[in-house]
Amino acid sequence: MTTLREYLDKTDCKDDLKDLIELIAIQAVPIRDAFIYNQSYAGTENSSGDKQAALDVWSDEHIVNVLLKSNLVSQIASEERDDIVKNPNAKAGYAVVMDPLDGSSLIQVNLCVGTIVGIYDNGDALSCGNQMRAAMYMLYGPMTVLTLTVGSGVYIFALKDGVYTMLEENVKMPQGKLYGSGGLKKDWIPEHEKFIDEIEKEGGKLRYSGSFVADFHQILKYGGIYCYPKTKDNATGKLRLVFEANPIGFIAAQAGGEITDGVNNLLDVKPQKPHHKTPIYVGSKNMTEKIIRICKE
Ligand code: AFP
Repeated sequence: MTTLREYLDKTDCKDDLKDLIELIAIQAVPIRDAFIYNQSYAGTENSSGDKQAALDVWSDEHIVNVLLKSNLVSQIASEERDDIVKNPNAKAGYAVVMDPLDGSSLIQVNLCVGTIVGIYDNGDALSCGNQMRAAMYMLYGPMTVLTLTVGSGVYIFALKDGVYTMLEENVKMPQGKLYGSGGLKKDWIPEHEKFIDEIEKEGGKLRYSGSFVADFHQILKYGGIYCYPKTKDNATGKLRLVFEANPIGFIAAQAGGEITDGVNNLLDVKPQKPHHKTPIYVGSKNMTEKIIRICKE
């Protein structure tokens, strides 16, 4: 069985990047341990206006402290913070973008949530997604799994006794029929309504949990589409380009899928600010091509 480190040693990653990836991945252990003591809401909101769960705040503080201590990271953009955390004296200049605990409304009901992370080697957390050096997420389900790309395919690892070993190599997203959409149906715009209508007529099957990372993992394995569209009352949608769309989109692209807002490939969009929001369609190309066509019509 190949361990995470053995896999990384076969890639073109520099040693400090391998260390950084391993360091972040192993934070799944303390984060999972913290679930039981952080079940409630924190009573605060983040800059996107989301209610913060205690575990959002805990995971954010924990990962930021670990990254600052490592001295490998010069910028950290976190969904739970207004501003980018800077460490100009870091010995390596990686920029990390993250959603420390994605899907936090599901913590209290013990459904699957995760940690989403993107890494840039240019020191700029507000880079376009297509400049990402590595992207990963840890999914806290029945198993803890790590899905990782360093720009040469997607690999999935499972955590046992503090060691990640490879579960699947070079994962390819199949064409598929699963779909899940955020936003209230009464507020959907006509293009989105038509998209979902076409999918349903073609036998699409609804799967939506309220955790982007968990819903995406299913799409990665089975094929289909996750979407959070713009709506009549919200032109920007709900999800964030920097912390959510770009790392997941980079993984999707590495697995043969695509991420779009219906018009633009999101990996080409320059973030205007840390909490830049965007409509999202991410999944198999049979699905992204459909929404792109509908938006053009
Ligand atoms: P956070 O838990 O990090 O705030 O993210 C939740 C989320 O951005 C994404 O994970 C879900 O897919 C989406 O929001 C769910 O939103 P709805 O509750 O509006 O469906």
